[in-house]
Amino acid sequence: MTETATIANVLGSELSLEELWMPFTANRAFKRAPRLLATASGMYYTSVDGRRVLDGTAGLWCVNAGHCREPIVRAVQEAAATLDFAPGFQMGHPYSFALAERVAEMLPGDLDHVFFANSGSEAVDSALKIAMAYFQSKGETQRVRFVGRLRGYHGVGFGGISVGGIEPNRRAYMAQLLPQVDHLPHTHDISRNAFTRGEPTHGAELADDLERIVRERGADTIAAVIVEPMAGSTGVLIPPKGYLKRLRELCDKHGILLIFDEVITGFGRLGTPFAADYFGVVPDLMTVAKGLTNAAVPMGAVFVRHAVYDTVVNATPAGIELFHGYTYSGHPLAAAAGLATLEVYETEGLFERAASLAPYWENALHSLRGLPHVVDIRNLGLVGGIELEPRAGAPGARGFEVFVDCFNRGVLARVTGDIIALSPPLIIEKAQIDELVGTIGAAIKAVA
Ligand code: PXG
Repeated sequence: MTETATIANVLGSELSLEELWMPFTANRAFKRAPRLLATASGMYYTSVDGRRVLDGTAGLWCVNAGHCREPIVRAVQEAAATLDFAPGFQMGHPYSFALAERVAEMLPGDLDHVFFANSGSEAVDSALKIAMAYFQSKGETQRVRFVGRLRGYHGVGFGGISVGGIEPNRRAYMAQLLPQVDHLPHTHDISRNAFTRGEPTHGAELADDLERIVRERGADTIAAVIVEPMAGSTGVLIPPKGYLKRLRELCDKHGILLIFDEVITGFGRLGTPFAADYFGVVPDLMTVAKGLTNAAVPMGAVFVRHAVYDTVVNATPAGIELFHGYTYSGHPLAAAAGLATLEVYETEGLFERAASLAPYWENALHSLRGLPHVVDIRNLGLVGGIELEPRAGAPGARGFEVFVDCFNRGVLARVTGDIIALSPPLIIEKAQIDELVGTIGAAIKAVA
């Protein structure tokens, strides 16, 4: 029996696509022409019609160790058969403590405490609440404002959308977003930085806009600045040289907490454990998800500096210190997946592997320069962005057609508007980089 036949049996021969309301998807168009994945292994998916699809996006930036890795599968199976669930409020279990201890060893600076959530969105909401709790504990109760950045993505909770800077995501909910939020300008500037390899030269000064916000609002009203060190979802926006250091200095100057949202950059994507390591800038709080468990079981987390944890916990004489948590915070299956994932990253040296492949990756991507409509190519670690000129009157159409054409040719890419975003599993081989980039080039030419 072929793999395809097996999955057809599981799903039944008459699969209805109607009932499922798909997330961030053009439901009607998808259901007319569906793209269904049935199985996954290593660098490849298999579609329900039995075609092999090279994964150029690590799922959605999350399967950093490659698909269905045996040690992770086994760890999840064992946990499912050992401790399916245990309450996490006023109770505990070894898996979550073990993962917190293990992951804390990897963290830069004095980040050393871990709060578990189940997704990046939950991690972001948790981090914003922890920032508020910190200043309440210090008696600076007026410090409640948040500063995000245009073209930032921090998930879809009301907190995350409020600090995020993606217009369509905000529009429908605008009337009920968090009221005390400001945004820094984004750092994407093709006019000055097109086709830069690695960090762009121009734009560090854009961090200084925080001074404007401080002047307008008063530093003593601002709790935290939240940014993605490298913005992923809005099209691979790589921070200008010196930008993040400048932001750190300004936050320190004004007593503002700096939150790095490392949901995408965490766990080796840039060839270091975290973007904080890559850029040599340590935030006060860090949000992660995705690569924490290799996406085998959903999990998110907030990493917290020692002093932040101590301040909040010590400010409460007795009883519960932080009124926040999820039924599934530190779920045994997720924690088991996380432990096994970190073990795979370490034993296989996957972060170092990403770093050593990065120059090859960079050259391969930049070989697409000169193809029709390619207006920028950018890269960092094992991330790539290829920006296409939008078709007149139809923004996003060209990008989407390239995405569909790639899928039909056996490559999974990701598009956001007219930007192709690439982030393969860190186990990718050079020949697979060639296949990925070659297929994207062919699709760009074919779509025109
Ligand atoms: N922060 C960042 C920086 C993210 O990239 C989230 C928070 C939210 O995580 P959850 O787990 O709640 O989805 C994200 C999610 C894409 C894409 O194609 C990116 C994300 C999710 C789905 C698609 O770029 N990032």
